[in-house]
Amino acid sequence: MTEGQTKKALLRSLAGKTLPRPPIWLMRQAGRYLPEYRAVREQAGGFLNLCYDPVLASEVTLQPVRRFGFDAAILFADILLIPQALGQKLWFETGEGPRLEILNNFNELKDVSEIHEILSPVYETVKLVKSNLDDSTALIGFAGAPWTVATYMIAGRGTTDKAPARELLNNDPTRFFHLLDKLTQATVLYLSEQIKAGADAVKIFDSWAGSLAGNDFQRACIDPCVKIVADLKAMHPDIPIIGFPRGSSAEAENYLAQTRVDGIAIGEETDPIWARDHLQTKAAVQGNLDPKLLLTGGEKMKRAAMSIIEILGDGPHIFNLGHGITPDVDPRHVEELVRIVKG
Ligand code: 1CP
Repeated sequence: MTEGQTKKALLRSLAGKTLPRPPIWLMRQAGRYLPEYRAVREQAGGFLNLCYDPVLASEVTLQPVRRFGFDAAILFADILLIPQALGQKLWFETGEGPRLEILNNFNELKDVSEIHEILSPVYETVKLVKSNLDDSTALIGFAGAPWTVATYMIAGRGTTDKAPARELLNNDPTRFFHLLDKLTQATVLYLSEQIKAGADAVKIFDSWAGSLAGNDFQRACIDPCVKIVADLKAMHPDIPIIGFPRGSSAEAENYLAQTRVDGIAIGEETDPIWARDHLQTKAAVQGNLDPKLLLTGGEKMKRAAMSIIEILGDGPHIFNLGHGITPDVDPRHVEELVRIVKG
């Protein structure tokens, strides 16, 4: 079936179609704000156990789709599974986020061909989710972009200004790009397996792209993403790809022109009018409600959502937040948002 005939609204948007209403899904739609997620996470005995248990991971992937009627499911996994699959120890400190072992030498990492040993349960999750979705709901696979994943691998944790990674890029580019090339290759292999397992589209999360500018943005964000898109399209010519160079408004146009992703996600800091004029002429635009508005819901959220739909409604648009749902969100506000977008 071609994109033009599919029942999956998300794929029609990604094929450049303007639809009567935008398809909707939300970043972090599976997560701690849902009581049913917290129950399954508890049953799994922790977040990473959950990621590697195909039955439970597919269950939490499907939970928000069942509850809210989203137009897409996103695989439940994490961008930090790749470092773990390459042999870097990963754990989650309660209430503090991810921690990774500090490596003195990235040559200690395993060969990229070995990642499937650890990641194969993720491909099983994709298969299981796919077999449980109806034919109008798309399944999105994902990976972190090499730069964003590298920021965690180098610092051993999340950092506010990504200084450790930027320092390595500037002080020891040979070592830095050796790591980035490895991550680029691993990402292609990982996403390709997700596609073979049934992902309808894939998204590359460059959540920390905004910490780079100029030539650094070109070499550490754009160049690896160009290669990932080209390699994936060579193997899977029909797979739509969404890029998310978050926080990089001014550079997003350049990113889009070079990577040629089918869809570009924008954060809440990007003006939708600018996105309409500079990005939507070349790709579907995904976004970009401020996730903070989900904390209160009501008129303010409704006005903001309607404004985004109005501005981006004359071209291919996928409704989403500018970043992920936070754990303190009341699920009733998500329900309200879906009603607004679908209505
Ligand atoms: O249950 C828990 O306590 C763990 C919280 C959690 C969840 C629900 C983490 C830890 N990861 C996830 C799932 C996740 N992560 C998904 C699943 C699908 C969905 O959206 O529903 C996806 C797509 C991600 C991707 C991810 N992980 C990104 C990119 C997107 C983004 O939010 O910018 C990043 C940066 C991560 C790293 C990470 N993993 C987890 C946390 C708390 C973080 C962020 C740490 C930080 O802020 O630096």
